[in-house]
Amino acid sequence: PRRAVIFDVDGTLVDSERHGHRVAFNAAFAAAGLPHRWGAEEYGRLLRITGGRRRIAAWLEETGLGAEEAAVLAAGLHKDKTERFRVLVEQGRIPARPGVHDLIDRLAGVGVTLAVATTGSREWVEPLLDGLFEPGTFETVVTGTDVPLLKPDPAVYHDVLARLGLGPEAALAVEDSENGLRAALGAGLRCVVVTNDYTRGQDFTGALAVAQDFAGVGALFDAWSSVSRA
Ligand code: XBP
Ligand code: MG
Repeated sequence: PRRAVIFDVDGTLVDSERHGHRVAFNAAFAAAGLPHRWGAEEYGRLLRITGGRRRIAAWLEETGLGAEEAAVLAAGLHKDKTERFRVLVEQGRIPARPGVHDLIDRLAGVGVTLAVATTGSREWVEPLLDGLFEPGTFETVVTGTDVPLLKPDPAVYHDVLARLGLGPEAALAVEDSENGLRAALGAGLRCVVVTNDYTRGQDFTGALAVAQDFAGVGALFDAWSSVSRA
């Protein structure tokens, strides 16, 4: 039977937040004449809110702006941030996490279908995946641009499963964060969590396994893909 592994992007396939998205957000703030910059630690707290536009709006509201004004300002800032992040992507500045290429090659080598489920925007997700992986590596890619509700809502995973024509029992999700884990579990998927500096210490109750790096889940994926071929 066909089996699939569905990967999150930010924090999972790529180390994109601290030196990528955060830098692009701050550049957009500077270009708009806003004096505040998100520090590495403050950004870690704000990551609990998924989606760049929502993250900016929530922070503007924290600073005392009304919801409507915050939403309008956030939309403009996020548009600029997206373009700036896309440039970083095209400059090759957003690296794959160690072990990602090896895992993907091994899964593809044993016939596992690969897919992507992200909250990020299609404008930068596509060039990122095109730059890091062979054409056709992922059978389907669903982004935050494609779904009405972002993680922890399971919409993006429901969409991926529907496009693959698979039930949740036939797939594994790979995530780095509690929000991502909740989204995967909400769609009925089993989920492997590979943490990073920003997400270590979050609540991963319900995860199939939790490791700090991809080396720590290699054996699990080998076992899972050999069982699925039997
Ligand atoms: C990632 C996100 C994204 C990025 C920014 O969540 O929340 O918003 O931080 O990307 P996940 P955009 O890894 O759970 O998918 O600015 O394009 O939204
Ligand atoms: Mg993530």
